[in-house]
Formats: sequence, C-alpha cells, structure tokens
Amino acid sequence: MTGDVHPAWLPPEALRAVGSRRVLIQGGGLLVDTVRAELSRACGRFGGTVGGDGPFDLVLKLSNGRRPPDPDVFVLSRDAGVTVVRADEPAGLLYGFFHVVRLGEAAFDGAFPPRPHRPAIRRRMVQHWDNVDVHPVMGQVERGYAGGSVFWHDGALRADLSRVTAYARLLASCGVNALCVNNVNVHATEARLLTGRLGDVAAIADLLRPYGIRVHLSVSFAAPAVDLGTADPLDPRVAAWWADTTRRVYATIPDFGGYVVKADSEGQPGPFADGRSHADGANALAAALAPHGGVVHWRAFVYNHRQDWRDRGTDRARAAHDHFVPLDGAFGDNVILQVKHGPIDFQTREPVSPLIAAMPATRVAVEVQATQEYTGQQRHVCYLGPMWSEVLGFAPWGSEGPPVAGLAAGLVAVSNVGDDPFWTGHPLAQANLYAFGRLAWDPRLDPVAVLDEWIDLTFGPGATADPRLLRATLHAVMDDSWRTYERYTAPLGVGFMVRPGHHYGPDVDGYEYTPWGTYHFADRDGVGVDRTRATGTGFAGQYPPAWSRVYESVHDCPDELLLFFHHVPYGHVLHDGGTVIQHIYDTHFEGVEAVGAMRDRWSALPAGLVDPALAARVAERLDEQLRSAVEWRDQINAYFFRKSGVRDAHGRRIH
Ligand code: GCW
Repeated sequence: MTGDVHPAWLPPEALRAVGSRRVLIQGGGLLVDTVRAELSRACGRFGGTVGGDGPFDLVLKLSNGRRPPDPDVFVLSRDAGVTVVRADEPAGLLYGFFHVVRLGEAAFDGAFPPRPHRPAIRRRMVQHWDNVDVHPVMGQVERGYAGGSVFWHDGALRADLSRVTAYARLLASCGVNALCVNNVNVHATEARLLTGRLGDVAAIADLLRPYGIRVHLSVSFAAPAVDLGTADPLDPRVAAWWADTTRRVYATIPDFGGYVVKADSEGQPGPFADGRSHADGANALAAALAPHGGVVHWRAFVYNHRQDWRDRGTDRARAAHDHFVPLDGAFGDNVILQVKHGPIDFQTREPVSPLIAAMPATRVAVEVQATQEYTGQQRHVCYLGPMWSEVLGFAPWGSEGPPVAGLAAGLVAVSNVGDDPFWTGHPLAQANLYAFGRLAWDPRLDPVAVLDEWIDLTFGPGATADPRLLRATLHAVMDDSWRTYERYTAPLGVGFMVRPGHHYGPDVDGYEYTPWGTYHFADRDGVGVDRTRATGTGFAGQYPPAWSRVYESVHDCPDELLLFFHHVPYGHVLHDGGTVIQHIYDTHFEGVEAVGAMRDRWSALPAGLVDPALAARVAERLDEQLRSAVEWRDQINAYFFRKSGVRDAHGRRIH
C-alpha cells in the first residue's frame, strides 16, 4: 500500500519498463501533459529520461495528420530499437501510453510492424450509485460494498479529492472515458447538483479531465417541476427550462458528457405522469443537450414493481422490450437507450436482453453491474469477466449476425468502487473494474488473459517474490469464480433466491410472493418459469428466430437457462444425462467444495508473498464466502428436497 490506499493495478513497479527508458514526447495539450507527467515521474524513479537529444527507446507523438481524426486510436510499432506510439488525438496518446505500460518489457523487445488499436465501443462509462447525503436505507452508496463514496461524504463534496485523481488514472489506464457521479435514484439533495450545486460537479470534472474522462450527471425527470409545477416534456416551458439549465451546465463544465435518467422506474418520476411516452421524455432532455454535444443515457429498466404475484400473465423479463420496441426510431440522435445486459436485473445467470437487438434505429448502451449486488457483494470472489465476455459475444441473430459488442454504442458498468483502502472492499474485485474497461475496449479479449494483465500489473515482478506461484493461485481462485458462485446460488437460470432488501444470502421464497416479480414457481412436481410462447409468458418470442426457437424448445434450451425459460418436472433430464433435482444437489455440493479449495489455495500462499493487509483481507472474505456458500447449499438443497421428496442419489446429508 502507498499511504493508506492500495495502488490497485498501477503500483510504481508497473511503470518500471517505461520508466527506465529514454523517452520523447511530441505534441501538446492537457492529455499529453498527463502522459508527460506520468513519464517524468516514472523516469525519475527508475532512471529513464524524458526529452533531451536522444537516441530514444520510446517515442510518443501526436501526428495530427488524419482528418477527421480518430479520437481514441493509436498506432504502435517498433523498429530499429525504437518503440513508437502515434495518435491523431491526445486521448489516443494517453491510451497508447497505458498500453505500453501494460506490455511492460515486451514493448521494448524485438520489432513489430505498425498496428492500429481502436476501441470497439466508443463510450466506456462507469456510473456511480453514490448519494451525496447518506440515504436512510441505502446509505452513502446504493448497493455499495466498498465503504463510502470517493466523491461525497455526508451531504458534501469531499474536502480531499486526491483519490479521485488516483481513480481517474486507474480508469483511464483501462480505457474508461466517461463517469456519472451520482445515483440514478435522484433524491432531493442530489437533484440540486444540476442547479445550485453544479460547482461540486465541476470540481470533479476538473480532476477527471486530465485523464480524458467526461463527467455525466444523473438527473430527476421531475426537476423542472420545482420551478414550473410541471415536468411535462411537451410543455414549451419545460423545454425552455431544460435548455436554460443545460446552457448553464455547459457554461460551467464545457466538456460535460450529459444526463443519465431513470424514469418511471421503482418510484422515480417520468413522462408517464403526463401521459407522455419515453421517447417524448428522452427527447426533451436530448434537445437541450444537442447544441452542446451532450447525450442522454435513458435507462430501459422500466417494469411494474407493484405486480400481483397471483397474476401469472405479468412477466418482468418482458417489460423493457414491451415498453421500448414500439418507440424504436422515435428517439433523438443523442439519446442512448441504456439496457441492462439481462432482461431482469443483474442476476448471476440471465439470457442476454432481447431489447439490445430490437432497436435498430436507436443507439443502445449495455449496462453491467460491477458492484456485486447479486454476485456476492464483494465478500465473495466473483470474477465477472467471463460473464461480460459471454454477453458481449452473444449473437442475437445467430452466428451469421453481429454480436452484442457490435450493436452497442456504449458499455456502462455500475461502479464497485468506494473509499475502502482496497477501493473495492474485496481486493480481488479490483479485477472486475479493470476487466470492464478492457472488454469495453476490446470485447474479443479472453477474460482469463485480461486477468493475467491485471495480475502482471498489480503483482508484477519486483512486487512479489514468487510471481509464478501467485499467478497460479490467483487463477485457481478467480478464473472460474463466477461459475462457482452460480453453482451454489443460481441453478439452471433461477435467480432472485436472495434475502429481500439487502440481497445477500439465500432466501428461496424471499421474493416469490412479493410485488417485484416471481422467479421460480417451485411446487412438489417441478420448478422454473414458463416463458415460452406456446404455454407461458411469451418472453422467448422476443428474440430473433435463431434464439427464439432455441429458448422455446425445452430440448434445445441450454441447460444453464432451462429454468429461466421452462417449468419442468424435477425428473427432467438435462443434456448431460442427469436430472434437474440431482443437478441442483450436485452443483450445490460442488460449489461449496470449490469455495473450500479456493480458500485452501489462498491460505497456502507463503507469508509475505503479497502485502499482508491484502492477504488478510482476502483470507477473511474467503472465510465468509465459505460460510455463506454452506448456507446457500443447505437452504437450497433442503428446500428442493422438501418440495420434491426426491433423495440425493449419493446419499449426502440434506437437512
Ligand atoms: O438492481 C436494482 C437495485 C436498485 C437499483 C436498481 C436500478 C439504483 O436493487 O438498488 O437502483 O436496480 O438499476 O435502478
């Protein structure tokens, strides 16, 4: 640790390779100054030089040749002993610099022809569910598992914002270029960020700007009603209010990114109050932002959270598609419809949301949840790279069509960062944030290779006495941790068997009879939600034919989603030849064993191999993960044994 904050994946050692070189930087501007300052610091530490007469080992130059410039792209080459990063724009130079950092010594080895590096996804954004005030139920950070906010403390902007600079640097180094500073649930104090407290947002923007990150703000759709008594998006006074307010925002923050809006969702106000559509609502804000180059991230997370559990026709999974598909083509150019990756709500296993493929005339951003609300709350190790990689690689029209990554104008992660000394509560959860940025830049990266990058940077040579052992241990603990988590919590696509409210730990029927939706329909004969067109809610029909056909069929549906799409008897035979009930038992026993093995691997690391505080934090969380996994196993197995009366084929203990 440096001071009381862990350096995450940018400890000084990670810059040794660049810091021991003779470097030339050509070009000017704020971001180039950032690169220069980074290199001066690293060279000061490791004996390299910046500038001077040469010869040089590393040249970073702004070429300014191409028109129009390609904003984030950089070209990397190495010839005659010189590594060269060329970029059209300062942002490209910044990303090229961090790419060289990531390569380490490999950037200075041999020769390689010029290769352009271009992000697959233009907007790579983290959104904070941070409140300015401490919310009586949700606290400072809604669904935050890493302490308080890095921006806000108890009603005010933090006096010491040095961590924001460190955070911006971490984000830029993995390619993130946008950040939203407050919760999508906008409460009274937070609503004032748009008006009376804009200075706070500007202060954050000033710290993010040198790292190429634009600031965005969550706003309340009802904001104009405070002055006008109405927020009707078709009322010209409301349009004028947004135009004026937005003009003031840009006068204060010229590179402001735009608004994020959660409307008509879980109690947040929206256009439905005035009988208007979500296109009317989004367009009103978009029109105000357009002259300044801003965008609205309009969330598609709209569903009925007051449904009657007796009503089997209402299916939360259908809601976003039902609401938004009729509006395709009606949104302004600077509206980005922000769609959660699954049709429900960040569960451990969901199919990809069919809405992503159903809005050809609308720009879409895909939202993932780095904060581990439903995946162990940063007490459990759950490396989400493999999940996100599956989502981004999913091809809604089948293998002939584009994958989700090719359809998305943006990728958004709900941040998992707080004021915790390790940033993310669980130190290994840092890898999720890193992987998010890297996969947004290049969705085809292998998530295990991304983990290797993270390991090299975080614990690279020089930082640990036995890098090979540490690497092997981290892979053993992390590579499969999402699937392990799935094994003990979410069999065959069943979600939401969590404690209502805080969502930690098992409660099989916790949500089954609530207004929020019904998730497993278990009875004595079988389990699962019938979402077929033939006999169920019809959700399977929201996919293009290639997948609609697969999901509709109880035989073709992939096992991991079987109970998401079908209600089947406990004796139903899976593709691997086992029955549903036996699968539930087996995976729960296996899941606990896997967690035990993870814990043993970690505790077998020789003392001193990693920072003792980090080692202890991970060890303590693995103990809790094991305790919790046992609880999950026992409750789920007991529940399904009691419902079905079917014994475990292996005679293991079920309570
Ligand atoms: O997953 C649910 C969370 C809410 C959250 C909501 C959303 C910010 O339980 O805490 O609210 O999703 O995404 O808007």
